[in-house]
Amino acid sequence: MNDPVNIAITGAAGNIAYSAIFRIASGDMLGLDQPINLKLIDIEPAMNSLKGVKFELEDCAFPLINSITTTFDLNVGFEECDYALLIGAKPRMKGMERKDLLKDNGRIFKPQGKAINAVANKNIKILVVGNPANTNALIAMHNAPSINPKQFTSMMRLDHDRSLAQVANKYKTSVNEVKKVIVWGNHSNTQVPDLSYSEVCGKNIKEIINEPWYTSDFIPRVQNRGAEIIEARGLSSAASAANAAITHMRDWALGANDWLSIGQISNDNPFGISDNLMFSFPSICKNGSYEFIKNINMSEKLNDYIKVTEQELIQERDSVLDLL
Ligand code: NAX
Repeated sequence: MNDPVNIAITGAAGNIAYSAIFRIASGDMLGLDQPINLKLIDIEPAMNSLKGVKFELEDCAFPLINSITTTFDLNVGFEECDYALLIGAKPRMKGMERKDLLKDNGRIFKPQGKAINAVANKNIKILVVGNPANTNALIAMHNAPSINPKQFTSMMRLDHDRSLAQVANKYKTSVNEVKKVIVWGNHSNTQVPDLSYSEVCGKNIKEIINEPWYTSDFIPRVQNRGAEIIEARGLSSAASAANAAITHMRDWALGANDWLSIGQISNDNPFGISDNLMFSFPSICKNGSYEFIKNINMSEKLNDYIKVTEQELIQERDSVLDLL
């Protein structure tokens, strides 16, 4: 057994966290030889409900759980943290504009960044899930100057996995046979799922991007999958989002063979995207870190789409400059 690690989860009384916490506690994120101190963070009014989550965790008698802390104090929650899943955010209310959501949720991520800066371990791995995830991650990152910006990521794994599933459906095969999928840009409906380098059953499928299916079915389906889930379920994605968060962290910590889409700081990217954005790029995870996939080009055909998602992220960033 390894020494215990500290994992902080915000929005811990919410839906996604409820699907994530029990799987993390059972070893799905860091393996069966990694004991865990769970630090569950939510706002003060949610403390009672969070206590119920803690009771249920205790009742599972998970062998890997070393301790469980519930708190609304960020300095307690992030103290000596090795991993942080920043899930908590306010939902978009009726009549609210995207820019209002940006401001409101930005105000959540500024103090979180400051607390991480002050009390977390310097090699902490951070994943932002709460929307607008990319710009929230940028805000947290800017408020934590003592942490390497590469330690902040935003969740694009759900979009990546949705793309894998759609391609597997199209080719009537398993997702195991689908490789080298990319999702560029923002976790919003401007994101760009890209199959230019993808392989199915070991064979390149780049011609697919010239077929009508690609632009009129695949891209909008992936971009709008969240809305499709809400329409069908009456609730937003929770278990699939939790799964994406767990596998994002697992692959980052333990490594993975296939290409992944990771929202990350755009500085020094080889693809010509502006600096200082939290942008999703094709990446490979190894030895506890991730790097850009080298020697690939953005497809000419997709360039216009990618400019749109880049522009959206620039606008999001520029609307929260006071929080950076
Ligand atoms: P819920 O509304 O069920 O839960 C949110 C929780 O966050 C609540 O318990 C709330 O009290 C808590 N919270 C609010 N402010 C907080 C603060 N300052 N500190 C700590 N906790 C706080 O939402 P849920 O369905 O769990 O979704 C959480 C977030 O994930 C939302 O912003 C949602 O839009 C986002 N998503 C992101 C996805 C991605 O791929 N990046 C996909 C799924 C999801 O839509």
